[in-house]
Amino acid sequence: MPIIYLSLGSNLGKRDENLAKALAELEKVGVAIEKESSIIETDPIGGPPQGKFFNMVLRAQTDLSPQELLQQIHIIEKNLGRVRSIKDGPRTIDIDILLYDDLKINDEDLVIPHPRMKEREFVMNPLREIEPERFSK
Ligand code: PH2
Ligand code: MG
Ligand code: MG
Repeated sequence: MPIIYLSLGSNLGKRDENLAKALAELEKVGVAIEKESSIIETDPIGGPPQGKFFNMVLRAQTDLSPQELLQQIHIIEKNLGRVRSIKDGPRTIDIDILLYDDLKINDEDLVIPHPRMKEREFVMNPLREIEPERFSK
């Protein structure tokens, strides 16, 4: 099965509950989580002034295709109360696909590897925690 890495963030509502619910919903749609990072609190990068985030990453296996995975993620984000208004504004949950096996995808709505992952400490630090060999500096 393909191995994927996802990044999760929340800075609205009960942030720890939002992350926990997202993990449970991902499992339900066929994302078999293998490793979870710790949850870290991070200052918001970009966007309007907003509260601090809880961020984490996970490694999982899935038989969903990249586009199927993206669709399921959008459904989960919507069910968890995500409203898309301001770009990079506060959100109950954001789930981003970082890597999908060794695939490179450049669709209009989906770019993998995630184009900004390497410049984001809130992504790279948790990745290093769960996969020090692969993602160390
Ligand atoms: N997500 C963003 C923009 N800025 N900053 C932090 N700390 N954590 C995030 O998850 C985050 C962000 C866009 O998705
Ligand atoms: Mg994001
Ligand atoms: Mg996103």
